[in-house]
Amino acid sequence: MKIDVLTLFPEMFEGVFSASIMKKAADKGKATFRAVNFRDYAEGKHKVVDDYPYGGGAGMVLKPQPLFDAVDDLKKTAENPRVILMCPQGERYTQQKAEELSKEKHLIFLCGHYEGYDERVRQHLVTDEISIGDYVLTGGELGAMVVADSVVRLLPGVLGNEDSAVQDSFSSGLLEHPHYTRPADFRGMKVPDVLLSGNHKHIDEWRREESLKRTLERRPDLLELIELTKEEQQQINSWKIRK
Ligand code: JEW
Repeated sequence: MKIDVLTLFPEMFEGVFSASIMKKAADKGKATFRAVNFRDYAEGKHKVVDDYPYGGGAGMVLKPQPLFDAVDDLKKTAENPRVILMCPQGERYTQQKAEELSKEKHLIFLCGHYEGYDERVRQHLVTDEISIGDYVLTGGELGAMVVADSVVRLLPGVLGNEDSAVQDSFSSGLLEHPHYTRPADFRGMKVPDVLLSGNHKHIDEWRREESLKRTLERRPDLLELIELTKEEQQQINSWKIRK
């Protein structure tokens, strides 16, 4: 997968692209990363990328020309990229969207600053508008890092264990059960006996129950979205009543 980012602050991506799983993906040839300053595509001596809003008002708007020219240029090196606009008005980002994007060959992220983008960028350049949550960032860069990170770890061969990405939280639709490692007793805080029992049927049942409990406690909205057995539904109802 080729991942290009158009930004006025390419240096923000240096650390993220050169550490941990992103670095591993690049080293293994599973992904390439590039952060491009779209100011390089601005016209004129002063390379202006923003301008006053038509109709007046506070703040500046990103001009369409540098972004259109930059995307045109990046498209020369690949066919049919997803052109993703990071913005607070976008579709809320989810694991399902990460899985959808992980099937693409080429992603181009547009990261703005100031008050946002000329509407023609949305209408004629962009294929997807994504928000990473209901809070206001100063620009799209942190969002693009979040989306790129979550997509790259889903690429086949990027994580050591081919199916660990599929097993984890949100793929099951539940929050994860608690995890423990050695020692079995740390400063008097003990690992649950069932995990030391070696009985894998009991361990699986305990983990499923802990996942259900934690999801009911912290994210009851998620329980509406998944299929539960009759027994699990009854168990949940009894926890709700006891509270
Ligand atoms: C986000 C990109 C670019 C995404 C999420 N747009 C806008 C805007 C901004 C401030 C005030 C009003 C509008 C800042 N801004 C961005 C914000 C993405 C840009 C400029 C963003 N939150 N914030 N999920």
